[in-house]
Amino acid sequence: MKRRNLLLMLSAAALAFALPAAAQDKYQAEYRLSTVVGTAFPWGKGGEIWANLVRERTNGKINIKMYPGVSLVAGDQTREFTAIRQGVIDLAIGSTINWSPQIKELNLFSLPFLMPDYAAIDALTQGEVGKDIFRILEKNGVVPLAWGENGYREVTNSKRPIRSPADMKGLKFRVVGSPIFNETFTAMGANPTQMSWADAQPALASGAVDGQENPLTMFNAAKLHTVGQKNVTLWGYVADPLIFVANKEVWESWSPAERKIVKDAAVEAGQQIIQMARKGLIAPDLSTISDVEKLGVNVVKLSAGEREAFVKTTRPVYQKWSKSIGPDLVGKAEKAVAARRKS
Ligand code: X2X
Repeated sequence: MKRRNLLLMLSAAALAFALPAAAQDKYQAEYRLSTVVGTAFPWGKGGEIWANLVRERTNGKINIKMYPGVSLVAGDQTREFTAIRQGVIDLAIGSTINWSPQIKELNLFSLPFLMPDYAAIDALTQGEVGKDIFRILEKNGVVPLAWGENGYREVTNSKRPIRSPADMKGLKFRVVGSPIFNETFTAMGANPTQMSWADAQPALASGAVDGQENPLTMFNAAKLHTVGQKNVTLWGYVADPLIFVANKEVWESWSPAERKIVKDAAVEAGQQIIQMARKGLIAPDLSTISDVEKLGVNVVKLSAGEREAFVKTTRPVYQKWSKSIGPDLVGKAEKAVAARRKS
């Protein structure tokens, strides 16, 4: 054997001996948790709750640090899912919308008017459909842990009150990162432009776009009335759940007891996010809506008939996207919604 080969073999053996020692030091100095928004929002608050619970219960061994603003992917929320898979992100609480470019089934929650009320969201996320979605995420290489909620995405704009699809005509809207939103807004005669949340606020401020859609908790915390958003219509067309996930390798580096701590804490934090996201939006407590009105914003509440006009206009988009999401999954979701316990 040549001397060079012998040296190579020896150094390979040395490496093999060295590895178990390195593996013992299994904890990273920090585990990077990605979210779109920070602690002023239920979403970011939930991230903080999760991190604190895990730090306490693992005596500081699993040290989660939150990176809001999807800063680990330079603010491009549509790249978050890929970055989790690749290990650039260790943990995330992500919106189904932002991961739907990679996981087409997540567009389910963006089908216009699939979920008429909170009981319908729960029927999906807490039932068989939720399990199916988790299995799909697992197949795509991440470890799903718990559900949270961003909320019902209400349409806002600077120009006029919206009561009918005709009122949408010609208005420029910032939409989120799945093409289903472009198609939904186009079906209503509006001009949608896809952009990140980071770009949305300056675009609203400069008047480059007239409107956007987001939950009222986002509207309030981001003070969207200060960027010209004087009209809100409560149309409840889609709601985006949040999903807590872990990168697979990171997950597997933890003991079963540690995994249980991380998962249980995710479930607790998720329940708290859902509570915060719904606060003041369910009768008799409608304080979040009156808070928006107190800002001088005109809040339009649609009658059943007015809402139906939006349902009709967007129906072709619903039908087209049902095919790409998967007719079986959509059918299952429709059945679960129809069978929900109405509160
Ligand atoms: O970009 C948005 O509108 C936001 C913050 O709601 C999401 O990340 C889906």
